[in-house]
Amino acid sequence: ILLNCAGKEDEDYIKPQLHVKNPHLDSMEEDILYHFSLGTKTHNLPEMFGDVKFVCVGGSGNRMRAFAKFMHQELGLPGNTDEITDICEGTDRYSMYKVGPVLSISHGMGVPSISIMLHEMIKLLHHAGCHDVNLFRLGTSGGVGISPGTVVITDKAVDCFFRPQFEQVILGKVIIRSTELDADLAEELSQYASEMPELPTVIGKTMCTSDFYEGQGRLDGALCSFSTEEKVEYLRKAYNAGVRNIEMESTVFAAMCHMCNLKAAVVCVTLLNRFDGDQISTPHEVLTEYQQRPQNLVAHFIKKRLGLI
Ligand code: R2B
Ligand code: URA
Repeated sequence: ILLNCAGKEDEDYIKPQLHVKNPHLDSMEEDILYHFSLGTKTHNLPEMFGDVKFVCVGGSGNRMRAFAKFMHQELGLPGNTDEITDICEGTDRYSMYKVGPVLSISHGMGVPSISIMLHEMIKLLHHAGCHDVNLFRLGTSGGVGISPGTVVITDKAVDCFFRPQFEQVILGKVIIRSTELDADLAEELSQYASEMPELPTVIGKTMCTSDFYEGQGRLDGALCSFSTEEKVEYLRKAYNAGVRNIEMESTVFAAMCHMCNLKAAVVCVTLLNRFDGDQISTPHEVLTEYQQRPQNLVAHFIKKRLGLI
């Protein structure tokens, strides 16, 4: 008897299969995951990663190492957390840590950076024969009309026109992909969040932009071609369209996971309310505590799934 996605016993349950959508992959003798410094000939990927069930990604390498150490404690795994080493130490592009069934990977800032990481991470899961994997992006973001420190669970990732789609230029043509996320996963996360009073959470749309400054309507970049009123009008429009936070990776994360049949969720804490300003002036200790919040929620989720709580 297998456990289904909800962790229940189910005889008829069919494991969700990861679909890499590339017919060329099978005919390749070797696949070098260049930015991870891993490969199918140099590493035994099924042995190293075959048991992965949860992949958590976030911008910074240090934050993802901290998350791995935190998960090590939360899962009550044996050994010292100082022994958790970067699997991608052969490259300084991304960092990767594995603790039990949890893989914690950094993706850098912005769509191109996370997209490269996702191609290689999804192929890694494929080569390792993983199935039934849940993916989470644990991030930071700017809040739209909500208090700093609020965690936003994304129901739809939208582009800067508030459309639930991701545009990729392929061979000179614009290809549009859906940014649908797993509704059950978001609902389950929201349910757990409601049991955690120290974790203010909302479900809302997340807008993904390709710039932190002008692209997010900031007045404090090196360039700014619009007025304060125009900024506020844009944020107001975003709010009315259901946008509750702004970050820089969610659309491609959602689109690639959706295409590959991976259940995915985006959980980002807001560092400021963009109606109140643009600069992130919150003290470091407060920001550190905020950044722990998505981690706490996802750790709770993982422990529930593993039957530890
Ligand atoms: C959130 O924070 C970063 C910009 O400061 C970016 O990676 C994002 O999505
Ligand atoms: N990350 C973003 O992309 N925007 C913010 O305002 C804060 C963090």
